[in-house]
Amino acid sequence: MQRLEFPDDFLWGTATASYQVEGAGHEGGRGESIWDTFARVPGKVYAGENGDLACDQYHRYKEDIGLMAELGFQSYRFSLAWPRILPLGTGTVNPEGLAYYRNLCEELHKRGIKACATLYHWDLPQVLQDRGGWTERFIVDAFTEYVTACYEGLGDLVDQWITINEPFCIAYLGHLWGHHAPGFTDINLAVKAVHHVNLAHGLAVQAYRKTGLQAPIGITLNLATPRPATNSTADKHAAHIARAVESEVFLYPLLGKGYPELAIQALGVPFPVQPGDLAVTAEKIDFIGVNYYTESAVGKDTGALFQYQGKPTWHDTTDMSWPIVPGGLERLLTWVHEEAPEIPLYITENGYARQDHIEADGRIHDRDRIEYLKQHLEVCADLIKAGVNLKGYYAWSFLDNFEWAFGYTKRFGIVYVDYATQKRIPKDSAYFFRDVMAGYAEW
Ligand code: IFM
Repeated sequence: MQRLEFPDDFLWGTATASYQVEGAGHEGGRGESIWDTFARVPGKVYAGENGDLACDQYHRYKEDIGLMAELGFQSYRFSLAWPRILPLGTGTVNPEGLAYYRNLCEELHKRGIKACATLYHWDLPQVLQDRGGWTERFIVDAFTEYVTACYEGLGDLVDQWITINEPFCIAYLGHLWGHHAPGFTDINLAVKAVHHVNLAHGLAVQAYRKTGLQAPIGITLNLATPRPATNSTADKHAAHIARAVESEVFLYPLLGKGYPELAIQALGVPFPVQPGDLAVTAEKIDFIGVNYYTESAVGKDTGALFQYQGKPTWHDTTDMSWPIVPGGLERLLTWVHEEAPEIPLYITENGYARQDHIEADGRIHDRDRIEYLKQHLEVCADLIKAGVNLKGYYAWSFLDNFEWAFGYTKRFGIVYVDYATQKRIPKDSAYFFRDVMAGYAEW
């Protein structure tokens, strides 16, 4: 039997994001977001599904928070919907939108749970997209205005702030591969988006420091450190390019290291950096959030866009077809710790999609998800022992929810959602977390 030890102040949380769980798409004065638009484009989201209703957390947050409390979670990572707070992207604050998040935070506190608010988890107001969105520099000022409204309206209630979720997905999935809103496939736009997201993050931290608020503020990155498929020099170089393009362009500007030359060469397009920008992107943060699900193997491929290509591996995969590689988490966090030993780290997402269904006894016995979680938590405990400054872990996700282009087909929740009735049923993995958090992390 193995007993895992986590420090007493290790923070246990669970996460969701506004468009994926809130619903109330046309209520409470919410404006349209790029995901409302994208979901209406035929073929972009599985079966034309959308987040109009999602998990209806807008109306059911008390029930959801009650369940989190019963399970023993200490923090809830949710995101603020920009179009709910500023329906026109800038200008007048929507009091109903703000009130919803104030109520949510107050309910969390009533149940002894901390409020961790992500300022941007992909639901950009459509009116701002109409002006070019993340590809135009005006967006960084619009973002600063929005985050300032959030600090003013919610600063007394939020315990941990995250500026932006997964810049990689915003820039590349949204602007290079077109799988996410706004659905562009243009390297020039993607490179602009990379820099504007980095700059918006830095400006958001600067604006935060001016408020005098004391809760920690950081960013969430889905960093990837692909391993070379073979030990050939060519594949090792391919893995370096992959890390530079996929991760270093987001991590290095935060650490004051600018954009890596390898990435600039591979992308083939200059970043639209103006004098002073790289000082802003390097504004001091209190933590780095890392989202980890998988690791890939890559090899040299002269026919590929950036000269590297993912290679098949032997690992079991999740329902997302993502290989299960707990060792990749160890490699990734070790690298981030080496790059930024002084900055505390959080796992802000980690989780497993599977075809859950309600079994004959009315429960969901998700043994394979529990196995995945155990393997990744073992890595976390080992890393802490080895001196990595890992301060907490958020399970993705609290609820099954709208998994972007996959619609509702991929279930990541530790709590099952019966979408026909909106009934919540904790899966076995929810009870697994309850035991882990209660200090009985043994298996
Ligand atoms: O559901 C997403 C989340 O919105 C961002 N990180 C990855 C998750 C699983 O794909």
